[in-house]
Amino acid sequence: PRVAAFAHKVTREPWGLDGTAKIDIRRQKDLADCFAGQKDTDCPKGDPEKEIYKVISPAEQEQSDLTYAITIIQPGKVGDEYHMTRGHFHKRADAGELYFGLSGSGVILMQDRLGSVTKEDIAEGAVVYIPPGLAHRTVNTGQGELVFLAAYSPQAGHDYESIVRRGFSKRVVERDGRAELVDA
Ligand code: PAN
Ligand code: ZN
Repeated sequence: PRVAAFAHKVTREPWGLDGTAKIDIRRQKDLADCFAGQKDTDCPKGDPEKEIYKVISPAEQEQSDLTYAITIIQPGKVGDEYHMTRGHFHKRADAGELYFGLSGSGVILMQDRLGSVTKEDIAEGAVVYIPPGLAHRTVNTGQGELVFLAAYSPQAGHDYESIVRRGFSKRVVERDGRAELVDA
């Protein structure tokens, strides 16, 4: 075969990968342009250093057709908006993705190039397919960490700029103690 097989083990408490893994932490200050609320109600002063999520991926990215990453989104909100990922389109228009829910619960927002949004629930045991051409952002609406594994092509590429420019047209916020999808 052109590329070597690999087999890794996902560990819990804390979530991680055995062997050498790369960990990227996204803090509130890294996502300042994402959340509508500037004030953090979890933390009265607003804590720019607060971890919102982290992404754990294998250190060695093989030149393979498939790879994966594990995302752990901490529970909580910034203002009334639940913790979420930055969100992106794939640069390649033919690159979809599969998400496998490992723990917790939340929603995946998917947005097309015209700004039309649909959503799917994600929770432990869920398998969600994200079709090519849709931007995706994951939101933790649960009480605990939301953890999922994403399987995708390393050639997919991540386009964050389009989201920085236009944002998502829907937000997931807390209203009367419940998660609700509202216009951005
Ligand atoms: C996921 C995401 C991960 C973090 O692995 O990259 O959940 O979200 P952002 O990349 O938007 O910060 C994925 O969709 N990969 O393609
Ligand atoms: Zn993706």
